[in-house]
Formats: sequence, structure tokens, C-alpha cells
Amino acid sequence: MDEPLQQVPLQPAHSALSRRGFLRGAAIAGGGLIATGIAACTPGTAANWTFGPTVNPAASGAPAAPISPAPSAAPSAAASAAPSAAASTSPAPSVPAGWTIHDVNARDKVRRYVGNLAPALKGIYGDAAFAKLADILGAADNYPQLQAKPAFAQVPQLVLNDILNPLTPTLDGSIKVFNLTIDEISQQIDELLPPLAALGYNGHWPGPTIRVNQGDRVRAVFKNNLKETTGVHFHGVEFDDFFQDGVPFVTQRPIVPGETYTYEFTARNAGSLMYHSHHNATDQVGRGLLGAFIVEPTANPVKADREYVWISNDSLGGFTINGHGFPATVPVLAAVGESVLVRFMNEGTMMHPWHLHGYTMKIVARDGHPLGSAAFECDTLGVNPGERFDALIKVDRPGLWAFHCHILPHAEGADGMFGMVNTLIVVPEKAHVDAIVKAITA
Ligand SMILES: [Cu+2]
Repeated sequence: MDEPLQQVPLQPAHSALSRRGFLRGAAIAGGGLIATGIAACTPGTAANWTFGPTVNPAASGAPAAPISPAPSAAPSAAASAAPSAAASTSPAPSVPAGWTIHDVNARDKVRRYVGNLAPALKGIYGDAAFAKLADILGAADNYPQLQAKPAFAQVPQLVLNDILNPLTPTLDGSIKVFNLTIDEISQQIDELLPPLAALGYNGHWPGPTIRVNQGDRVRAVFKNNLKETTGVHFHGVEFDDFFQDGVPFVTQRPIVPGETYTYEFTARNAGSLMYHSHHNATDQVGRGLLGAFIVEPTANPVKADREYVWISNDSLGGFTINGHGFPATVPVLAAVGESVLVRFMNEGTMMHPWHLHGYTMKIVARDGHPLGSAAFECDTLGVNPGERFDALIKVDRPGLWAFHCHILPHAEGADGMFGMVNTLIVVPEKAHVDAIVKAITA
């Protein structure tokens, strides 16, 4: 993973890992440049910036940005118009003419997001597009992130965990048995932020995705390793036995520290469901006790080339997707001609309207229920707490497309984009996807 991607051949990866992950599992992704649609990247937009500085300092008078120094003195195209005096006397990066520190920091976020995958874009998008992207990022600066893994590849990730170590049941007769622990964990929202005291299932926030087929008998065994009580609710399941519903003091006693508790039920209804704490839940779900529970339907499953679980939360660590904030959010990656299924799940306390640039999403299921002829198309989808929506995206044009919550304070701040920001990265060939996956998971 330490090698830059240009050393990775852009051909199909042959590992079972990649094939399994991308034919069936979560669509983890590659480094991509985020589209600039929500970024105030041009000097002309700086004056309209709400959260940023109110002044637009001259390039030579601007303070040094608190980011890694650019080792090269070679100015970017933009900087060359008025090179900063600081560039020749200090390791701090220059602030190009017309920019503010906001611009420098905002660019740094995207540089971290792309990391050492940036050079591979040349082989993926061709010389002309690569030249534009390189200029946008200021690649001529030879900035340090060009040698680093993308931010999202530097922290544990649900989608990577699901590929590397998918939760597989043991069988007790025909019963699918899943064993999970409930743990105190330390979570890094991104690779630079200090770890937070969080909670997780099997050591992860979100917990591993639990997958079964409609009609399966499911036994989920939870060992409580916390210092506090808890309870686990499978959200959206139509239980035959209401005592399996997981609500302490309504359907069970709380699970005490050290206790192992078993839920057993038949997965009657299919679709995108969830599992999470239902005890002191504002706190426990807010700290990470959540995960996806996916029940494959017996009839008419949605056909997609790739699938991606997208769980939002908005308590500990701020605004997160799958337990991370931009630039540590794993992009959705697909090749032209493919269809992608995104399973939106909201485990937070407020609605988030997810907006995809450049494409329409077809919403085919709500709370696991197929919408059939009521399926609808949109580019912005509000998902309320507890809701799940299944969105199909058919990709036919390559590009780097922003994909973010459109409550703007959840996505952008004075230092650029953060939190609920991600991208859909469409590459021309499936081989590009495989190569990027190989690089990330190597
Ligand atoms: Cu939001």
C-alpha cells in the first residue's frame, strides 16, 4: 500500500478479495478527486464564502497555512501570477494570488483524499483530463500527500472490513448463527484527528454487515464487553416473537456487562434493515453501536453490479458516513456501463439530504420495501432518522462526482469540505476499478 499507484498495473486484479468485494459486496473505491461543485475553488467565489475569512488577503501577506509544507519551490499555475515571498524563505506553502487560507486548506483536504492514487488518474482518464486534474490539485508542487495513502485507506473502514473479513455465520442445523461482541473501541474519524472513545460491534463502527436470505432462521449472539448495559434491536424486522425485539424493559432485561445474550428469529421480510443499540440509545448509537442487516429477498432481487452500504450518523465525531468524515470517506467506485446500488441508512438524529452530482438516482425501495411502479428518480434524497432507501445509479459517463449531504454546514466549513462528503468515481473500465481496489487493499 505504500507504493504509489502508478506502479500498479491497470489490469484486472486476480485476487478473490477484489472479485468478491466488487461483484457482490460493498463497492469500496479508489482515490478520486472530488468534483468542485460544492467547493469554493475559484477566486471569484471567495467573496461569497459564508464560513470562511471575510477578507481576501494579498498573496504575499497571507499567513502560512497550517498544513504540510510543499517541498518543491515550483509554483502552481495559479501561484505563478504572484508568487508568495514566503515560498523562498519558509517551508510553508504559498497562498496563490486571490486565494485565502481557506482555499489552501480546502485543497489540502482533497489532496489527502486522493493521496498517492492521484498519479494513476493519468492512466484512467487520459492525458488531457489528467492535466486538468493535476492543475486543480497543484500537482506541480509535489506536495507530500502524493506519497501517502488516501485518507480513507489510512483508517479502518466498514466496506474494507466487509471485504477482507465478511461476517459469515456458522450453521446449527439450518439456523444461521452470528457471534458478535459489543466493545469499547477507539475510532478515528479521519487519519489526522485524534482517536475518539467510541463503541462498536466486533470492534468496528459501523459493525460488520449481517447478511441473510429471506426466510432464514437467524441466531445473533452478542457478548457485552462494555462496562454498561445495552440491548440490540434488529430494526425493521417483522418478528413473530416480540420478545426478540431488543428493547430493554419492554421485551427483555438489559444485557449486563460480561453477559452473552441471544436473539433468534426468522427473517420474514427482506431488504435494507439495520441493527443497533436500543438502550440508552441516544448515547450508544451516537457512539457507534450500529450496523447494516441485509436480508436478500426470495423474489425479484435488485440487480446491480456493485453495492455500497452508506450509514450516516451525526453525534460522536460530528457528521459521518460509515463512521468517518471527509476526507476519510470511502468513495463509491464504478465503471461505465455498470449499475450501483447504494443502501442509505440513517442512524443519526436528523435528516440528511444526499445529493449526487451529475447523475440521477432511482429510488427502488424504502425501508426495505420495493417501491415497484412507485419507484422515483431524484438527485437529492432526504433520509430521516431510522429510514433506509435503496438507490440505483446507472453510470454511463466517467468522472469525479461529488456526493454529499446538502445541509451545507454538514459538509463544508472554514477549512474546506469535511463530514458528510463523498464522491462517486466513474472510471472507463472495470479493470480500473480492480486496480484501484488492489492498491487500496494491498
Ligand atoms: Cu446532513
